[in-house]
Amino acid sequence: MKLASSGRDDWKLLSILLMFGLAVSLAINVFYAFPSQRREIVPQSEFVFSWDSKSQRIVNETFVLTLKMWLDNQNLTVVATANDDEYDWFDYLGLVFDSNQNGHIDTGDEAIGLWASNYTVTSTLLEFGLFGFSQAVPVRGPQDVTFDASKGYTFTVHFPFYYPTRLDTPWFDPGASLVDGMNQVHVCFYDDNSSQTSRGQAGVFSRFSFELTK
Ligand SMILES: [Ca+2]
Ligand SMILES: [Ca+2]
Ligand SMILES: [Ca+2]
Repeated sequence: MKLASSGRDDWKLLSILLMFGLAVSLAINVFYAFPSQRREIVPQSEFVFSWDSKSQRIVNETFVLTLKMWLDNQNLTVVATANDDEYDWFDYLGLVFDSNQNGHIDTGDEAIGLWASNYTVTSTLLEFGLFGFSQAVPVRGPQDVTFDASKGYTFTVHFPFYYPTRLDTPWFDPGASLVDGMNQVHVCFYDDNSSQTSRGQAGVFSRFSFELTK
């Protein structure tokens, strides 16, 4: 009996030691897998861009595009508004970050084209600032778009975004390419059902920088 009892005690002690070791190992792994990355986008206020009635034909008055962005570790959220006056499936918001990290926006960077229909497809930044879209089958994108006839569009976009059949590597992951210091962004909006007048452009774009601080 004594031998059996001692064996149980040894087993208990071994179990406790094993569990303690496992807990320490888990804590170390979690610490290294998810290091604290408190990075902030500066300024934190909205980025606001406007085009008067003569330079665009998206709306009859001034067209205003706003962007808000924030980071949670590498998870980037972008909320954009555009005061377009009529919904169209193919109206789009385009975003380009410096994904090839060469310090500026160029045609080698990943173009993120986001249709008002919540769909997306592979796209390209064209030299005149707007996007070209591939003929591939569109997929549900990372954006949730609402349209209000009095205010226009709100695009809420969460990154990273994974292509539905390729869940191992993110398709759009602009948060991963951001660097401490200054980062460039290209933003465009295209009004696919803009009124057909000779006034201004149906698509507009702008480039700006923001600072990322630790
Ligand atoms: Ca319009
Ligand atoms: Ca429109
Ligand atoms: Ca680049």
